[in-house]
Amino acid sequence: MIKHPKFAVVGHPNKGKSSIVAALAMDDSVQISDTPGTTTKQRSFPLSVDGKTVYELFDTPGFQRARRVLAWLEKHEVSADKKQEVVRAFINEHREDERFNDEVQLLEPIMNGAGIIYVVDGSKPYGKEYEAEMEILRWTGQPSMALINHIDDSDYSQEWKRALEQYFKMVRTFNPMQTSLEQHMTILESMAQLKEEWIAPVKASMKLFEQYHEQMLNRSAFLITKLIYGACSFVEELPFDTDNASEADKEKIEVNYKNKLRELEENTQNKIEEVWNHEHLHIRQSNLTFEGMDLFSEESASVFGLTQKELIVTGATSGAVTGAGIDLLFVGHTLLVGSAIGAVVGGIGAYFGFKELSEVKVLGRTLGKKYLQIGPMENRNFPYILLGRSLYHTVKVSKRSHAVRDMTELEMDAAFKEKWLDDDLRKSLEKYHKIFRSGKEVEADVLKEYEALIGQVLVKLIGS
Ligand SMILES: Nc1nc2c(ncn2[C@@H]2O[C@H](COP(=O)(O)OP(=O)(O)OP(=O)(O)O)[C@@H](O)[C@H]2O)c(=O)[nH]1
Ligand SMILES: [Mg+2]
Repeated sequence: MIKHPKFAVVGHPNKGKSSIVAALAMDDSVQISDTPGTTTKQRSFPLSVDGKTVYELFDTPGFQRARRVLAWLEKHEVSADKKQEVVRAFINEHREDERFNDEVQLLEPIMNGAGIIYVVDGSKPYGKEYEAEMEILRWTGQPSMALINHIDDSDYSQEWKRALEQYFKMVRTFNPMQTSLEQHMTILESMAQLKEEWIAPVKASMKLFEQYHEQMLNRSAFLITKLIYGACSFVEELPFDTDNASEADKEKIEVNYKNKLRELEENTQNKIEEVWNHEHLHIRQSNLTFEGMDLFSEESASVFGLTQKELIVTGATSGAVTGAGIDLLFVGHTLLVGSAIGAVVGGIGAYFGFKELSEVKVLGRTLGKKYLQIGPMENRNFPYILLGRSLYHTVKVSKRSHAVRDMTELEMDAAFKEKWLDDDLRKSLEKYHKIFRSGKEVEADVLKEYEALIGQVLVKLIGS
C-alpha cells in the first residue's frame, strides 16, 4: 500500500502557515494568532475521511535564523547529491541548540519525506530576506510548491510570483479564510503533481473529498426539508379553564408558537454546523447567527421573502389570478394590503407581516376542556423566508474556514434571493409548501422530492 502523502507547511513567522494547515486539514485545534512565533513545535495534522488518512500536514514554526543556517550549510561545499546529508547533519548537530529550535523543527518533517508548502504573504512586498529561506528549502531536495496568502488587501503578488517561480515549479494563491471545494481541489491537484508517487493517493483523496462534500450537501438538504415541513405543519395548543379564552391567552399562544418555530430553526442550524464540521462553534456557545435579524422581522421578510408581486404570481399558478388580474392590482402604484390581495388570489389571506401567521382557533374537547390552537402555518411567505435563511446559513457555514477564529454574524446580502430562486423553482416549491401548510400527513416520497429540489439549490449555491 502506498503511504499517504505528507506536506510540511513552512515559511516566515506570522504569514498564515497555521491558518493554511487549519483550512486544509479542516482542523480547529491548530493554534493561530497574530503574535509572530505562535507555533514553536512541528505538529502533525492528519486529515481522515471515513477513518482513512488521506494526507498529513505538518504545522511548523517560522524561520528565525535563515541566513545563519544557510551560511552553515554553505560552509560544507558539496556536490548537489550530498546536500541532503548536510541538512541532516545540521539537524543532528543543532537538536539541542535553542537558537536553531525553529529551523530544526521545520526541517525535520521535510527530511522525513514531507513535501514542502512554502507560504508567503502577498499583501507585503517581496524582499531579499526570503531568499535564504528558499535556498535552504532547495538544499533539502524535497518537492516543493509555494502558496501566496493575502493577509491584508494590498497586492504584491506579481513581484512575489516572479521571485517564487525561480525557486518553485508551482506557485498558487490560496485564501485560508475562505474555503470552497473548488479551491481545495485546485490545491490538492497541485499537491499531486509534486511527486509521481503522490498522484494516485492524492487523486484518491480528491475522490473521497467529493463524496464527502456530496454527503454534507445531502444531509443539509435533508435537515432543511425537515425544518420547512416541521415548521409549516407545526401546531401549538394551549388549554384554558375560563369560559372564554382571554386576550392574554391568545397572545401567549402566539408567542409560544413563534418561539417554537425559532427553536426549530436554531436546532437545524446547529445540526447543519455539525454536518459541516464546525462543532467548535458550539463549545464557544456562539454559532453563526442572524444576530438582530429575527425570523419574524420585517427585514427578514424583505431579504428572504417573496415580494408582493412574486406572491401574487405564485398564487396565480393555482389559477386564481390571471395576468390581467395582476396588472389591475398594481394600478396607480397602490398596493393592496395583504388580506385584500389574499381575497383576490383566493384562499388564505395574510401574506405580509407576521401578525397573521396563522389563525388562533378555539377548540373544544370532551369533558368540557377548551383549548386554543394555532398552526399549521397559513402565511404563504413564511416557508420562503425560513428556506432562504436556512440556505443562506448553510452556504455561509460551508464556506467558513477552520482557520477563522473570531465569531462573526452573518452579514446580509440582499441579492441572495436572486442567486437561487427563479420563477420555475418558486412554482415547484409552492406546490410542496401548499402540501406542508395543509396540515395533512405528508408522504415520505413527497418529502424526498422536496429534499432533492433543495439539494439542487445547494449544489448551485455551494458547488458540487
Ligand atoms: N485577514 C486574513 N488574516 C489572515 C490570513 N491568513 C492569516 N491571517 C491572520 O494572520 C495571523 C497569523 O496567522 P497564523 O496562521 O497564526 O500564522 P503563522 O504563519 O502560523 O504564524 P507563526 O506560527 O507565528 O509563525 C492570524 O491572526 C491569522 O488570523 C488571511 O488570509 N486573511
Ligand atoms: Mg503558526
